[in-house]
Amino acid sequence: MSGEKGSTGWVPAVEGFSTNAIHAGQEPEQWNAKMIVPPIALAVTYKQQEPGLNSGYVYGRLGNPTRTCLEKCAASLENAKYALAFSSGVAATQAIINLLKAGDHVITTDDVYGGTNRFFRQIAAKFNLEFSFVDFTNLKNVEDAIKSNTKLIWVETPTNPTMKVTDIKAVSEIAHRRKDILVVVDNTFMSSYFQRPLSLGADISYHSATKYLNGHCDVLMGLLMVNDDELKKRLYFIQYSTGSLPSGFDCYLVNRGIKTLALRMEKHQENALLVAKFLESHLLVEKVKYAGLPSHPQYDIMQKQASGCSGMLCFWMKGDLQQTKKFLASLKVFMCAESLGGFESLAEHPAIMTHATVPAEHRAMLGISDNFIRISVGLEDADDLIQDLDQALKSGVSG
Ligand code: P1T
Repeated sequence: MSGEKGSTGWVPAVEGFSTNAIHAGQEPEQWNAKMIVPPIALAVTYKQQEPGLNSGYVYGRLGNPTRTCLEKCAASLENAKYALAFSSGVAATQAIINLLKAGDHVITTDDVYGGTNRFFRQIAAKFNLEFSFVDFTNLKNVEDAIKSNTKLIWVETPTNPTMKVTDIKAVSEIAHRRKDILVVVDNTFMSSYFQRPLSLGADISYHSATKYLNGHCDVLMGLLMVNDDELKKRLYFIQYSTGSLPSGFDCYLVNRGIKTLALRMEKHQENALLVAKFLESHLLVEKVKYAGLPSHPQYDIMQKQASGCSGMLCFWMKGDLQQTKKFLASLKVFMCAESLGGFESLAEHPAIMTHATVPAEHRAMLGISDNFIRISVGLEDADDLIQDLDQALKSGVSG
């Protein structure tokens, strides 16, 4: 462990991931009672000794002690200087978009999460922001899409739901040929345990902390990690000015979830690898995409930029819409539900569920078809998960 404690908190180390996850920002010395576990701070306002003379906390939107603990801890996971918490992943998306002004141009992965796609096309575009959706697996597309008004490149890797992988370092190098283009990487699918975008050249590492970072499917939250002082100042201004903030209770829960992130991610990976191999060999499955398998088209990039792979995978079954729906309805251990990254295994139909708002022709181009399924492999026993998929595939297709 090479981190060292200072009066303002923990100076994070690149190594010692779980040590940081457990200790960074949690120093008992910061509380009079020397609590080992941070309290849930509920107060929205703080007493000032005289006008302007305060404890550092003034009003809940500007700061909350439980949020501070979480933000310090989250920053340490990616060896970042700062982290900022928002009331959901989408709220963090909005905060990033609020860095821009009318007339600016954003280049984004064509296969971004449906909610991000919806936010860009149906909300941000109303404010005269321009978006180009391109396939980042060919970096020439990114280079060609850059225009004089380009201000942001939004990477999601692996993408939700078709698991396309982007070379973060290469995109960052392309973007940073210009000083005025920021690179955001949505790191939700990998979590900070397996991938650290800032160390690969990105400016902002983005998480829907609703997923792996919390890991228990009971909090909505977004977390942004940054190193640049000026960028942090601008995001902090947006954070307290727009007010999309998580409660003290939610901060407490995510701070707690992070403590077991390393353990959970290892098990997600172990289970997902077994499930992916099983599906790949199944007669009723057409194709599987798991970024931890050599059959994945960008496996080499994954090997280079990530230290492992999460529980996320997708596959196309041999069947039509009715058979695919029956497969999902027949699952007994997996649950048919949106979201991902929790301890429980989930399966969903992106075309009808998470990506329904993506225009139909765009979905067809991406391969989000009637027989396309996304699964989030949880922490149950792998044998039970495999048996469940097997019986549901058989019952789906036999019907
Ligand atoms: O749901 P929220 O916390 O607001 O996060 C949005 C978000 C951002 N980025 C990625 C990659 C995501 O997967 C999500 C949320 N995704 C789902 C709810 C889903 O089922 O795919």
